[in-house]
Amino acid sequence: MIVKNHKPKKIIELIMLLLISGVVLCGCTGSAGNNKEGTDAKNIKREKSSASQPVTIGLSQIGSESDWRMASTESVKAAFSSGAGYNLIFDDAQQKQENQLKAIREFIDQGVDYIILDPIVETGWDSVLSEAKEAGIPVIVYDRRVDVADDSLYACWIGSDFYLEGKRTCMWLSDFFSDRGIDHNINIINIQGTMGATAQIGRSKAIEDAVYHSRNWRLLAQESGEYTTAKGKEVMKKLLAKYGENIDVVYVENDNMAYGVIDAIRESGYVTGADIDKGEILVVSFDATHNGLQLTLDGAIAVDTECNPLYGPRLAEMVEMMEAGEDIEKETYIEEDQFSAVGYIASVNVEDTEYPVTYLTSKIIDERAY
Ligand code: GYE
Repeated sequence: MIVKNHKPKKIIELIMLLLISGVVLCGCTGSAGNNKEGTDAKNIKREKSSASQPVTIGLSQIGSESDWRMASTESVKAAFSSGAGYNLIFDDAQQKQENQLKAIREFIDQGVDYIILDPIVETGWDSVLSEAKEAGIPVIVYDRRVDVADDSLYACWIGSDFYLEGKRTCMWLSDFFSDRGIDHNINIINIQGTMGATAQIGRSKAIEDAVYHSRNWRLLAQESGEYTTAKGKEVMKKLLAKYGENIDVVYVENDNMAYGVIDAIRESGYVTGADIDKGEILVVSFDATHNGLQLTLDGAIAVDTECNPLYGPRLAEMVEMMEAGEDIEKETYIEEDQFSAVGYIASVNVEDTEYPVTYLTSKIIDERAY
């Protein structure tokens, strides 16, 4: 196990052994590969995998606030099964960063081989990740990002381009309004995710930028619904009471909050839909979960921009590559789709790249994995 790796004597013995056998050391690109701890960790890994012991993974999950999160948990649990040669220690932090910090420290004490982290917010990870580095344990970050002063504190990151997701959504709205010849002021409410989470930062920034650069879009309010249906509904009820029929668009930063927002709109006597000139409230959302897409097919969500939660196989592949001493990218973005059943917008253009918009059918929903 990697923890045994702290002892300088063992490290020297091991390095000697590997040098003698002529093994070329290489590792996670731009990661801890250039520092002593990172390299030591790799030496040990090679030896361990050859002994075909299970690889121990300590995985710190944020919680279970949304359908997206639950699909993500299922995916990582399936990929790191004992049948696949893993010993997964899974920790659910119940939406608290302090629980994630505690879990990581426990993983270090337990001497896991890899720590995998989906960080609830971006900041506050420097100390704990330094401790993992000192213990020679590679940290793989996924979905949301960590904002640390020294990026050798984590081996690599894989996740979505949340700002791009937001830009695609805003561009879809802008194309949709042009197609319909809608030129008057557009009043927007932004229901945000957990403040400080990468997904929130990127998606909020996209709508803020779009409003800033637009002639007639107005942001009436921005408030966090914490990614949950209940909070999304509560916040939307309050905003409906305040802004009522002035609201044209609700830009909601995930599907679960969209379920709550749609309930709130209906319970307050308003109608969801794309016909804003007939007083309908147009809702846009992110994730493209099963229920989110069903609401999109029904027209309650005008466009749902995908955020793929199925990280299990991708993370397992990264671990396998690291086990084999192969180079992996420091940062990997995953590709995502966008779905709508209103209008006939086939693609949106963001910074000179054309992104397709999938016209949603029930067949597409049925065939999806989550
Ligand atoms: O959009 C939301 C979840 O970090 C991308 O977190 C993830 C977000 C996702 O709870 O549903």
